[in-house]
Amino acid sequence: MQVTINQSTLELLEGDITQQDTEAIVNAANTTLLGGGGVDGTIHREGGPQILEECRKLNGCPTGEAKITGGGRLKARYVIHTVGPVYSGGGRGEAEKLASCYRRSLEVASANGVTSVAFPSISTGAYRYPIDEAARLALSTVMDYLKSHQDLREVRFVLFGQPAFDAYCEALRNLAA
Ligand code: AR6
Repeated sequence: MQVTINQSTLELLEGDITQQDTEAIVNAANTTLLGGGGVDGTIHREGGPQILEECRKLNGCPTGEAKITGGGRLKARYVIHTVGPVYSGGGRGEAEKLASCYRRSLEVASANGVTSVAFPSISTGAYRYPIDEAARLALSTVMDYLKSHQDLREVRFVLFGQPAFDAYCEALRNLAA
């Protein structure tokens, strides 16, 4: 599923983020930036030790922020590491922090001349953010960004498995309506 916003493409697809050919892919990391399971584990495994070597020099990353490294052996030239909130009921600023992950990742991409970015569904795995709400927030934040910025030509959400893909399609249909 795909929509055009301000001459940029926003696309949803089911797949593995490490296989994407966008200039940058985004990692759902933790505050240490020293690796973990889920997307983070797969990115470090596929990208090789160079990514971790660069991460060690970054002194971690606060929740809602984003930092960039090279992509190692990945097709993507860069990895933008962002740290989503752990969901604990929704009353602890989780929505603001999750929106900030998407916004800051796009700002870091723009600042590095990146024109195409692929995102996973941040916080909806180990960090337990409810997928429907996370999808709505992720898409509306990216759509708002694209409406006011011309430099990013393509933003791709790469959803792992049919249920996540369906949740994002439903959210995009509602937002586009
Ligand atoms: N490509 C795209 N999406 C994926 C992939 C993949 N290869 N693998 C998993 N997902 P998670 P979080 C989906 O747990 O919730 C790590 O240990 C997955 O199905 O990776 O932000 C970090 O180090 C889910 O929908 O990230 C942190 O400690 C989504 O990616 C913690 O997990 C996010 O799941 C971060 O938790």
